Amino acid sequence: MTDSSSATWLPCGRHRLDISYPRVMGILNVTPDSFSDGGRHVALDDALRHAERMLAEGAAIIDVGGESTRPGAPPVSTQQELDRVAPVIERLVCELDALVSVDTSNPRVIEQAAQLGAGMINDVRALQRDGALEAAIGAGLPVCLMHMQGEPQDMQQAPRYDEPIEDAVAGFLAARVAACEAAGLRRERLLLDPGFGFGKTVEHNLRLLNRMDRLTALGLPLLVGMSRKSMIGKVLGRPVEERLAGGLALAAHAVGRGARILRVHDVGPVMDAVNMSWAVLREGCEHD
Ligand code: 7PJ
Repeated sequence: MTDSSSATWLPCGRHRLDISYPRVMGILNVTPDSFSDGGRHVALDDALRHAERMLAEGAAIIDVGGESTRPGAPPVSTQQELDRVAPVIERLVCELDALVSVDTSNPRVIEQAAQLGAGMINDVRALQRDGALEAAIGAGLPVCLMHMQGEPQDMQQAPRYDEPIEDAVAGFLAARVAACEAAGLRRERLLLDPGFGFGKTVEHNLRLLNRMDRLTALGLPLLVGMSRKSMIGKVLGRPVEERLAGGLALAAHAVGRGARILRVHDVGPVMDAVNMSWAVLREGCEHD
């Protein structure tokens, strides 16, 4: 297993996460309208059971989200978002001792989640909302900065870029890292995410995956989320409930291209794909 001499620890509140090898983040949507699980995990007990299963299957992180960011989704109020995520975070932390990430752009949700014991912030808007950067600094937690062009309401309306997509994404993320560092958020606390599906055509997504070296060159750990997304549906002609095999291929590919955290729905199967891909990269089955 892991040799502590080669471990790369990310301090996540009460937890620390070794990202010297690829880790899996299990998705726990607590929105009534999440597109791929139809809001089945809205009930608190259901959410807990689902998280417990993902942890048993090998998830290192549980990502709790209360704002649907699927294309066209309506905005959510702060109170609504808090009502959805706070009880889940509290129980995941207290009952399962889970490393919880909160998928939010809202400064009040960031603050509250940190107080409840969350260990990571996952912001699809890369801390651009008013007060979000300050809230993240106050939380003292690692932050995943994601690239999105536009807002969920309109981001998939004929997205286009004036330069190669990998340059646009790398430029945006580098600028956000600089803004975070200038505000006092330490670089060691940052992760980057190309934001597959967020204001991108299927061709943009495929090219971004192929050119992930442009992002690894920024020198920060990469998180990717492609699980069940429409890029799989478009390439394979599959509805959302038939995208597992396509997702496994993408997960293996992402590991080969340097991703260190994979945000997914199907933790067990993805663990196998990730560990197999990593074994090829390392020419062995040790993590270190
Ligand atoms: C992502 C996310 C992603 C990060 C969602 C879905 C849509 N956070 N939140 N990266 N996607 N960091 O799960 O299909 O790709 S919500």
